[in-house]
Amino acid sequence: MTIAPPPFETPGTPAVPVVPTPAFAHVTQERKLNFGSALALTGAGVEDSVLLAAAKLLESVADVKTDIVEGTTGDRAAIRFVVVEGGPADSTNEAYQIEISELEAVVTAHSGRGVARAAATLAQLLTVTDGSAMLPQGVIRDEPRFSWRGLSLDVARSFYPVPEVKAVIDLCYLYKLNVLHLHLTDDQGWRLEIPSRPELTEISGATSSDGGRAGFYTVEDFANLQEYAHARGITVVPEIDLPGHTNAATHAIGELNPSGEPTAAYGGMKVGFSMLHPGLEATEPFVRDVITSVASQTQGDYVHFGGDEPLDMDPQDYRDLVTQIYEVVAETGKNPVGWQEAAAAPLPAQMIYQFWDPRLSRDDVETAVAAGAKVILSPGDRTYLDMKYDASTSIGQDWAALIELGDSYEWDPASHVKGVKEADVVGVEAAVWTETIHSFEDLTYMLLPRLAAVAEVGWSPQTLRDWDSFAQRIATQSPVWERFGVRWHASPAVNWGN
Ligand code: TNX
Repeated sequence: MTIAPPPFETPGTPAVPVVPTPAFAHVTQERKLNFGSALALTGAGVEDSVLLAAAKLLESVADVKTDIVEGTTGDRAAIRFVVVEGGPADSTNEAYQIEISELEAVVTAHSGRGVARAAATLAQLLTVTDGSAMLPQGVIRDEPRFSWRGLSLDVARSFYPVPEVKAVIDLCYLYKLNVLHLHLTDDQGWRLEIPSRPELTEISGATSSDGGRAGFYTVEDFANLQEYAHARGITVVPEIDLPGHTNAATHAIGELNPSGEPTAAYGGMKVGFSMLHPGLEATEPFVRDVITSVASQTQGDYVHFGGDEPLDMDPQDYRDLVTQIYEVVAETGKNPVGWQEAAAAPLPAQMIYQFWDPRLSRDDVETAVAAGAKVILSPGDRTYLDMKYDASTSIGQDWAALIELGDSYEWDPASHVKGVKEADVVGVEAAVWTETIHSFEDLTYMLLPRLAAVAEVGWSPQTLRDWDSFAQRIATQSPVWERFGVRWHASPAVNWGN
């Protein structure tokens, strides 16, 4: 069987308190399915780790106990997760259907990813009354608008240890994001162990932005993070920022510099001064060692090579190096992703560019897209979650904009960049840069609630997106953040009900 597509012509009524809003939902709060004091879950064709992650999410969000049951549950009400073959591109297909009767809740999906998305919806629909877990009866049929919905986390300026990154993955999971892009290297630090180049993390794993934390992920840490993400239907996309933003590398390896001497450690905010040199003998083997290692450590299909802000580089050197780096990534079998500036290099048509800087010319991106390239939209003035909410926000930056919740929500990826239509857009990605964000508390304060707004931009049909509806639904999420114990920003345009 396949899951019937959401009937878009009949928008879901009434609105369900779920973020991002589902493509179709018809549920009634008047009739509930009652599970009793512990919620039974069964899985058919579902990976154990995926089912376990779903159970943990339901427990942490809805404050219920869960019980994973092998086989049938007899008369006991349960949520039955069923993965059925037959959907288009099964492993990446995120569509799901939930049917809730007075007897049971049946979730049908084509992959673990679909199960993960359904779990996020269920976690938000579950309520507990007099100690009993309840779901409203009805039907939800849902699928994403875009296949790439991400968060880019800068762990290079300020390091975030594994447990904190897992907590960020939990937030991504709850709002149906499917990509965690880790910005692993920059001028201020190098955060991923490269076994053939141990000096990178030995030396530059110990540096950071002024006031930020240092550290790095071992090969085991990185594998562990990817397993955790996989169980939640999330792909980790590592970024090694080349050929600029390389001071952590040139600080650790002197041969990467024309002088042969290491550069000084750097903890400042300026960008664009550091670079690799195409004429040096050490450059190509360095790029090859690093990219090959990162690709072999990466479970997903993508490696991001950066390419941003070559401000002090000779333009021809930049284009040559980007072309070379692209080729090394492509040789590993991974799909290369680069920031929008990389469109200046003559790269093959299947390239994916990440649009970020509203100040730059869009001409190169437009030309590349006309030739078949795709775009991830991370417009700095909408999705850069290191931007301050308003002038009084004590951390963050403001070079792109002040970004309140509505600014993150009220834009359409299909008409944001001239020459880039819906079909050219792979998806949207929020980004949080951490030059000024040095603790987990500060991080979640910048993410919440804006991360949920970007998630809805990427998931929900444009026809169903509406600020008033979002403002009401996002208010229902603040008790969840309180339960998680994370700091968040009470955007003034929302009535948080307290
Ligand atoms: C621009 S986004 C950068 C980052 C900074 C960020 C600060 C991008 C590709 N480059 O290096 O951290 O602004 O907002």
